Amino acid sequence: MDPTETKKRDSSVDGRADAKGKRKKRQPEETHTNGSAKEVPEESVANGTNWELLPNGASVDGKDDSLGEVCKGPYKGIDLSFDGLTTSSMKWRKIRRENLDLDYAILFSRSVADALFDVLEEEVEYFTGDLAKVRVFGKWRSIPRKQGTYGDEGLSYRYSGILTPARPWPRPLRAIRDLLVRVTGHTFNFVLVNRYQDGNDHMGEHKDDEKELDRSAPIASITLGQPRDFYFKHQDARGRNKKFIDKVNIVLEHGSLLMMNYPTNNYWYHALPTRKAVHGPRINLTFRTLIQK
Ligand SMILES: O=C(O)CCC(=O)C(=O)O
Repeated sequence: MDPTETKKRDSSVDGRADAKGKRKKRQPEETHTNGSAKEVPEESVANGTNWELLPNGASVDGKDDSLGEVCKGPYKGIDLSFDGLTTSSMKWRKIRRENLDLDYAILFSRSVADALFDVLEEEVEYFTGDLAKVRVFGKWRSIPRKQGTYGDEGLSYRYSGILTPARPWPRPLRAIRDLLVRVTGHTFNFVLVNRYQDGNDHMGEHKDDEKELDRSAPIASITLGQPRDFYFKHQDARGRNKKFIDKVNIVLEHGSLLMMNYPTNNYWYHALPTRKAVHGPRINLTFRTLIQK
């Protein structure tokens, strides 16, 4: 990576309305780091273009099965069985580029997403102290968001110089994990929870390339709360000899699921840039598969 890199040109269309329906103005972004990669300022807004829409009801893997029951009985007012949620009720959008393979859909209705947001606000414990810091160019800095990790017993995840142990699954996170297994046909044994207080909180350009990760497995990313712009940038579009390769911009909506499928993460960086016009909180859950030792 090239530490001199500061700004990128982007061909994306500006002027999309934000969550409150206001037109957005481009904002300068901060430079920051997550994961093993340097982060650079982001100047574009998501345009949500270039989606290939699957027919209503088609699932990513072509199956159209009912998701059935995951967990019996209501929990804090939420039916964690997610009864009635079927792959056929989801409208998948596919985005394909060279070595980029994404699938996006609204997974939860607004009311379910609202309820899940509230219960996670109560139950997720975020790291404090040294576990809430990352190493950026040799210096320890506070993470510009909150993070927590949950997963199967004995798992831990190392990134940016910190080792985060997986806490045992709280019931809502386990239920969402089980639902994802049914929706996507993939298994997940770990989740990284990121909480963004508002548009100042962010995550810089990085690849999820930690050695604990099964790099051939997809990462399933769920958004609850404020919609946020998210983008992918090809690794060859960075650095001194960068090529011009269009970024892929997405708005991650409340209740949405983004599948980052193999080999996306081996070639494309992703980031959640700051957005001054975003005033509310957002929780992001990235379900992953860690290699068990
Ligand atoms: O909050 C998000 O959507 C970004 C999450 C992310 O990039 C990550 O967990 O690696």
